[in-house]
Amino acid sequence: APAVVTLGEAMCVLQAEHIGPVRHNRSVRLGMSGAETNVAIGVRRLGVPSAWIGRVGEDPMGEIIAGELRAEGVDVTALRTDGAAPTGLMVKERRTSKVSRVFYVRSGSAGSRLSPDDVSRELVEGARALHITGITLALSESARAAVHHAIGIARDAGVLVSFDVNHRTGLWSAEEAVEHYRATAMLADVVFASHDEARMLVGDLGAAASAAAMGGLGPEQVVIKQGELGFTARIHGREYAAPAVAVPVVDPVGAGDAFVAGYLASLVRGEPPEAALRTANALGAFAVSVPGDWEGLPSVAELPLVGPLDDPVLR
Ligand code: KDG
Repeated sequence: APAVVTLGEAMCVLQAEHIGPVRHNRSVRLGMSGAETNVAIGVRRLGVPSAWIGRVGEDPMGEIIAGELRAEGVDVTALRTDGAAPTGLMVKERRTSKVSRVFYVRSGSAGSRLSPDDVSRELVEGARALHITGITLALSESARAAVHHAIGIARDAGVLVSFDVNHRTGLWSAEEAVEHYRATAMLADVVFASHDEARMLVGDLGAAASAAAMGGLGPEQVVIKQGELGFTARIHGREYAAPAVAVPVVDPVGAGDAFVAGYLASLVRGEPPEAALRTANALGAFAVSVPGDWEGLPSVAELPLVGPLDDPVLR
């Protein structure tokens, strides 16, 4: 059975081929992305079976999403095709090599129509970890209800609940979001947040103090993702921190999801926090090294490819 189960919205992505403003870069590549599908693909590439629950439209964009997930070996038995709304779309601009921006065409999308009925009890109960994000909480009342339904099933079955805050300013305001984030964090075992997201939840504290304060809400494992600065974590009462693996950045989008995938894959394999955080850091480095949110994610055998290499030409 899939060890990591996640739910949310995936979208088609129009990604400009070159770096620079999209309006001067009209030749685009059609791909797919979504925070939760990024995680499902990331753990699967590391050899951990995963499943994604979500809705796509009855259109070629939905076919692309389903096709990519199948090709990656992600379980899509709970993927639903919704004939009443189109698949959402995201236009991705690599404004500079280090700064990417996304523009959404997603309101009213099929993905946002996710509802509690879509949540497969069998998949969630059979998992080691359920992963959810704040993005799904923002999509609609029914999507938010789906998240809480899944959390309820997971908690009753003793399945670990992982929550990545993933605040999206394009979807809702911080004022509206914060109570939902706090309520969800209280139900989670593992919480991932950027330092800014942690500030929304627990106020203006340093990274280590934020992790500790977030732990005070309930989760035994809190990881503050700090981009190029690396991470600060508080896991079962111990503090961990390390800088990110230094690599040239070509596209930062997806780094956070990659980090989560590395952590969860390691965690469900029963590895200790040090190993989970090391794998998480490596996956973040892979994600930023390659254009696209998830395309550059590694297999276990490829993990040593980031980090200091004596001879960068592999023979
Ligand atoms: O974390 C990367 C995601 O933000 C991206 O893939 C798009 O899921 C997405 C979203 O809703 O922003």
